[in-house]
Amino acid sequence: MSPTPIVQTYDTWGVSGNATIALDSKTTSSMPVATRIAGRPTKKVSYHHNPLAENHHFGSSHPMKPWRLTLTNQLVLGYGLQDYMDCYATRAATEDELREFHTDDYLEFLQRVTPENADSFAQQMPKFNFGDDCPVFTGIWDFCTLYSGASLDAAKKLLNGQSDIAINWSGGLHHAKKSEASGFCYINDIVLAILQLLRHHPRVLYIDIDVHHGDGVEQAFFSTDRVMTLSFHKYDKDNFFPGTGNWDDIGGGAGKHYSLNVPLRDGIDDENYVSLFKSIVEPVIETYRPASIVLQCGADSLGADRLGCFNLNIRAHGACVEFVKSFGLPLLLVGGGGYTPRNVSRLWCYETSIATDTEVGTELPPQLGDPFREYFAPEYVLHPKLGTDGRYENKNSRKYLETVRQRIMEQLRYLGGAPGVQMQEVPPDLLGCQSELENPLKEDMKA
Ligand code: V1D
Ligand code: CA
Repeated sequence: MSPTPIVQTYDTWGVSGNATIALDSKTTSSMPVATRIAGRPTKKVSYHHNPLAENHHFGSSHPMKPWRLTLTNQLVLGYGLQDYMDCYATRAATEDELREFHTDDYLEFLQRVTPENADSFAQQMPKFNFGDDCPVFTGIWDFCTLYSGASLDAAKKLLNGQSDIAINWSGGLHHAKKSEASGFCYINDIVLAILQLLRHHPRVLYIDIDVHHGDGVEQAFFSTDRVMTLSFHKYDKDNFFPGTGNWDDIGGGAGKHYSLNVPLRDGIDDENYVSLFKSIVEPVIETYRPASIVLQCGADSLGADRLGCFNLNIRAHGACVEFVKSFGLPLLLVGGGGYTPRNVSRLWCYETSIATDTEVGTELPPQLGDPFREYFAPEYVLHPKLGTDGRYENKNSRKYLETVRQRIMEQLRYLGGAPGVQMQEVPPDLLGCQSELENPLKEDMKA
């Protein structure tokens, strides 16, 4: 099933009534605020979005607020970024598509449980790790299938060459396991998307810049060399979720040395984070030579996040996206965590502008009308100071960061160095998709 292209009317995007984007006499919907940066080879970008995913509630005291996606989309439209991308209204993933990774009994539970019948499922709740972090809420199945459908559509656009960069800000739910919800994540759309990419791509690199360790994706591909996972996160085994992802967590079996982790302490700042990121990502890409990259852009690594503990500003987070993009490989951008909705939306709008090679001013666009505008008071800018005041003391000394970097370089040395990572053999049956992989792989090898 191919994604449905949408005509870019604001109504199609669920903006109506009082929430219509305000157009004053000087602006029209066809006058974009974003402008293309001259002299850059522009990429084909697709934006995969479904407003229906945004209307779900985890519960009033739960930090995950799907309406942060509404705010993101309002900024994207307000700046006119839709004029620089192919926009698709995504469809729900089918149960068969979810079965590529998740088990039947878990999917059956997820599909059937509702707040009204939750009592009759009480015995199964602990088994599937439902509780305070992962509550049952109305429309949970629709929510999960919508964000997963968007990541699957996005991966398919990269595979068929219609997109160079595909974006799904509703995805990136990196903690979900095969038979278990975890850390606000129920279905692992990232694993599903990577499995699609592996049908044609011999090697896929997964990079995660959420403040939490990307444990679900790592676990899914722990014992294969066809996916390298690289996660930058706060690590404190006992006091910070999920408590995994130390530097010695490196993968196992055929996947030994193909899981990389960058454990960080509180308060890392822009300069240290971006330079560490670049100094690791560049050799990783040069050594591993992936055919495509999936980048999880969790926004809780920003300063001032409700659950995060870093001091990053939006430009620094965006610089990581820009750097990954500069390698020119097919790139899937997904969302993830992010618990201060106004900053999540600022970040993902800014990163949409990076993907589309456009410039957006820091002043919010006049097209951004009420009630959305008020969320950005009192500064009404895209780039407020988030991390520069150092809300968290920087506990990452230069020496510590250099040690972490060295440990990653040691892992890379086991891979033999560029351009040595050649897949001469058909890889082991990966989650039962051997036959589908084999022919495209042989073609890849010949090429
Ligand atoms: F503060 C809360 C209020 C209500 C419900 C949950 C929380 C909460 C905050 N932090 N839960 C957490 C983390 N859980 C624990 C558990 C308590 N147990 C003993 C462990 O500390 C979970 C944080 C999840 C982060 C998810 C994510 O940001 O990485 C994400 N990425 O993509 C989607 C979500
Ligand atoms: Ca997170």
